Amino acid sequence: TASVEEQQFTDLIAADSRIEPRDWMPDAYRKTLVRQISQHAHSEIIGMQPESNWITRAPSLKRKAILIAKVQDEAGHGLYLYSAAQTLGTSRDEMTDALIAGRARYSSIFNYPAPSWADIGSIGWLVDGAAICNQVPLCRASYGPYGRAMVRICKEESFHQRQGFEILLELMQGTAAQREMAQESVNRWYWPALMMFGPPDDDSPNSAQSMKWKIKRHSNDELRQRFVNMLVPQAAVLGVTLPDPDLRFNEATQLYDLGEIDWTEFHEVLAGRGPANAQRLQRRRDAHDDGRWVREAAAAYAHKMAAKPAT
Ligand code: FAQ
Repeated sequence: TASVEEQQFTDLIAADSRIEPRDWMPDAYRKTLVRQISQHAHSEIIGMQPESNWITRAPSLKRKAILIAKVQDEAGHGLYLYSAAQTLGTSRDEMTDALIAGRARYSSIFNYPAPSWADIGSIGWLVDGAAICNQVPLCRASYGPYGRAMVRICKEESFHQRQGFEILLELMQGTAAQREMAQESVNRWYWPALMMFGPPDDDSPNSAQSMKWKIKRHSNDELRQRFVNMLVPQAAVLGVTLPDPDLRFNEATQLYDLGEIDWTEFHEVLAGRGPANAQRLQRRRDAHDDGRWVREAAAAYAHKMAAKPAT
């Protein structure tokens, strides 16, 4: 028989109500939230790298200002998410150490390089687009601090997605070389963006339990499908081709049938062997080392202020 606390937890979930930091929760629920929220936070922080690479080379002042704002938003998302994970009793230092040591996961997508300006368009359109599809349902996640953080994050992601779409639109209305650059970039980002939704449903060990706990509201394949349905009309407006020869509308299901995703590539990236894994992690370690004096100074200042008599 369930304890009173356990029954309260079950009732809150069944009522679509929210679990808050001080409420009792099963250890496994806490653990799965720390896993997902910290991975999500790490993704935002590592995800700043492919784009910050282009800040100094953005083609105009306007593009540069927009890109700086976007990358700053990602830092902010990382911070809200670390704060949400901290409410579950995990310290920021523990999470950072795990990332730096290479023990933590972050989204596979950020292990791909961004060698052309069009990649800034593709990241916004495809990567932020996939992030929105995945994260809008997370605004209703059963854990209060996570769901609330997601509301603000999704608003900012939708601006990010539009700015990416608009970069590609401008390139597609430009010269033949610009159109080619946009298409080449979409070709490289399309499949990795589909992999952001995670492994197929029959190979997703965490989904069933996370859905019972109403952390996840839809399966990985369901959200991937929703994303493709959203992309097809947008690709037509842009005039780009999605690089899947098997993509076609299925009259019977009213959904798009997709070609085969290369899951070997996905598992290689997760195992640390993607095109930019080593570089991303090294950059993050260097940034952490470079920032040591700031952390030390902040701690010394806080210590000094605490020792000062109140005036
Ligand atoms: N990459 O059983 P499942 C952004 C792992 S958006 C790496 O299906 P789950 C915005 C998974 O962790 C990107 N690992 O797992 C932005 C698990 O490993 P574990 C971040 C992946 O949790 C845009 C194992 O595979 N978004 O940052 C991936 O039920 C532009 C088995 O998988 C989020 O994190 C992957 N793609 O479902 C920023 C969203 N997929 O932990 C900057 C929140 C799966 O057992 C620039 N997270 N794995 O060792 C989620 O919705 C879920 O965690 C899923 C995975 C859907 C990602």
